[in-house]
Amino acid sequence: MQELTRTDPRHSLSLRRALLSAAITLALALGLGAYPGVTVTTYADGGTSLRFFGSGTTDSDRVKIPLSNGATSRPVNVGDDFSIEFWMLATAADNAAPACDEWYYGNIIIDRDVYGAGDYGDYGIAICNGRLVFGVAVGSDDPIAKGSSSVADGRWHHIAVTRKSANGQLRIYVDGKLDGELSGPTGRIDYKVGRSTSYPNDPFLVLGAEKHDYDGSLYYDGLIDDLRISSSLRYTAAFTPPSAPHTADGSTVALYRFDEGSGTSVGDSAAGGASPGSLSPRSGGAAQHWSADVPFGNVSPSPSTSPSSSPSTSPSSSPSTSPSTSPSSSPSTSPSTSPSTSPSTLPTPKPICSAATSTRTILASATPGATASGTPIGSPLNVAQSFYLFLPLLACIV
Ligand SMILES: [Ca+2]
Ligand SMILES: [Ca+2]
Repeated sequence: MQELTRTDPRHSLSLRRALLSAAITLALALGLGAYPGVTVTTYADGGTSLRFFGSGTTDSDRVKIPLSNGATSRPVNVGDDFSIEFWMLATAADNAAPACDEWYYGNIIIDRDVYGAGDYGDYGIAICNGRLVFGVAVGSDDPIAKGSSSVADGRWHHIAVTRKSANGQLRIYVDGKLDGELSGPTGRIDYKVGRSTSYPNDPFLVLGAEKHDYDGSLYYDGLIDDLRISSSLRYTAAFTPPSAPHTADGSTVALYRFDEGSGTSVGDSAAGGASPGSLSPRSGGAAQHWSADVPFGNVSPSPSTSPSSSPSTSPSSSPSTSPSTSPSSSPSTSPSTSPSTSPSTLPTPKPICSAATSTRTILASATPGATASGTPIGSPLNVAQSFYLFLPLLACIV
């Protein structure tokens, strides 16, 4: 018996070619930014991350999140016990701030400063000498906890900082390991809603920049993803870093997925979504700030293909203004740097069709030398590997 009606093979071939061409065009048109010096990672449904460029002037190249609605404080305005977590990917070459004793002289990732002493207090997170620093200031008392491991190495890292109000304890966890700690000022440090100020950015939480474009401050140049802010001490000891986006639970006061992928809105995925923010793009528009490079997705972690450089220890010139008096005690702990946890709990691929699943399996097994390093949640794939992620989808369609 002859086969029943089938599509002319030439038709089918040309259809496949057309679909392939369309897929490539679409991928290029989306223009989701890759991080310079780091190979592109493309996941089927891993969302997007947010890219800052460290250009930080004229109130641009940053996310601004209002701390209040009029006279009402927003949930994001934490000030007693709190935890802040996110994933970051950056290189030392792009974040060259030298070792510092004040967080506002680092490459600033999160700034909740108030100009001057600032009533209750303020805080910030930055990179100095390739390490994470976390500072809290009350009056002229502005110490920082200093991390010990490199976070600016071209790999994704899970960062968590905790602050305990009762004793002022500040802690930094990198990939789930205690990386630095210090006793800081005690008591509330939230933004005092309704205070008068001549600095319009005071009542904002700012990501990726020094909110006032302060002379001598530097700016974060890299990716950030899935920022969760909690009104609790979420960690008191080493933990297995999450292998999937943070969940929103009872103590989550703000959660930024950065999955918008375009435009300037930055939504809050915490219950109620009461603390959204907005992206202030640098020159060139918003599209360049959204990246397909994300720390987790539908593939297993691949090994060290990232062209990272070790952090420089002799970076650029130091800030021009002299800082206020500050106790510069060093962190009391220097935890081990040996990775321990195996990222074996990564989510399994969501089968779109059998071809897609099997291709991803091939990809994962084709990446040689996967180690048990707990450092990267997901490491970059190269462009060719990324491209092949399209093929199974086409196979489904065709
Ligand atoms: Ca201040
Ligand atoms: Ca995301």
